[in-house]
Amino acid sequence: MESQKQQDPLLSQLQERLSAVSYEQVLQDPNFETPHDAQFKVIIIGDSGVGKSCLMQRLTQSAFKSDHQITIGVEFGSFMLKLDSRTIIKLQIWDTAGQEQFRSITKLFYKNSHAAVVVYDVSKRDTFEDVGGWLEEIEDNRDQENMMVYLVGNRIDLGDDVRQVSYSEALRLQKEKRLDNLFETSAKTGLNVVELFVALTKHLYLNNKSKLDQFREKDEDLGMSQLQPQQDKYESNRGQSLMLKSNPSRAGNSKDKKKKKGGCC
Ligand SMILES: Nc1nc2c(ncn2[C@@H]2O[C@H](COP(=O)(O)OP(=O)(O)OP(=O)(O)O)[C@@H](O)[C@H]2O)c(=O)[nH]1
Ligand SMILES: [Mg+2]
Repeated sequence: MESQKQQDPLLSQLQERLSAVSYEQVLQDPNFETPHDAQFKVIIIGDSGVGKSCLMQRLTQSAFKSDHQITIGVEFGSFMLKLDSRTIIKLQIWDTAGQEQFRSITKLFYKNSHAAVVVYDVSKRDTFEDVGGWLEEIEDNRDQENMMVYLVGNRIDLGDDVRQVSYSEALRLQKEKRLDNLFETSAKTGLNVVELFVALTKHLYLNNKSKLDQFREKDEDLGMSQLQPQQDKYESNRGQSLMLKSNPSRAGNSKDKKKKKGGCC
């Protein structure tokens, strides 16, 4: 099975755009309490057993479990990227159950999601064939107009002998369905896992940057100094497409004090 990566011009262009957004570091957020400036909700979907929970575990704990502990309903995780001293972007990630019996629960989590990561297993053709069904599920349940979709082929550590879905085939699907990006990953070795979520964070940031800038301008013009209560981490983002949060850790200078108040644009 051919796995040779073709250079796709559009994906290469996107890669260049994303590379232009530099970042200082990935931040750990074990208690989901680290202050941040903007938050995006991301949902991980795909057939049972493709490695959704392992991808999340690799991302948030740098670990891998070899047994399949079926996700019941949903599990929550977070990922934070510090772009610069005034911009920390957080992904609120919902790892959903792939099993059909939990579909009525997982459907609820598309609400307010800014992005979906649709995972298939490169060594199981049926999981790739089911991607179309997952995309329909997104269409039926999303409420954000510009919800982004990343296609992810996991388990590439298994090698070409067992591969049943080539990269070029996945690329065709990504183009045909106009999906925002395509990655091949291994939750087992960690290959491309952080890269995938860094790219997604930067992409969400770029697509919403003008709103973030507008919010900051308004904030400074109004000179607001009241700290609004932080939204609960599980609270929905009130139907807004971008959730901006206060950042109490950076109350040092007057400019930052103004930024403390948080709120939504
Ligand atoms: N070789 C290999 N195995 C993987 C990889 N990712 C996951 N697995 C294995 O695949 C199985 C299923 O992984 P999970 O992450 O639990 O699958 P899931 O998609 O969350 O499944 P549900 O929760 O039922 O929807 C486990 O036995 C993992 O060890 C990978 O990148 N490479
Ligand atoms: Mg799972």
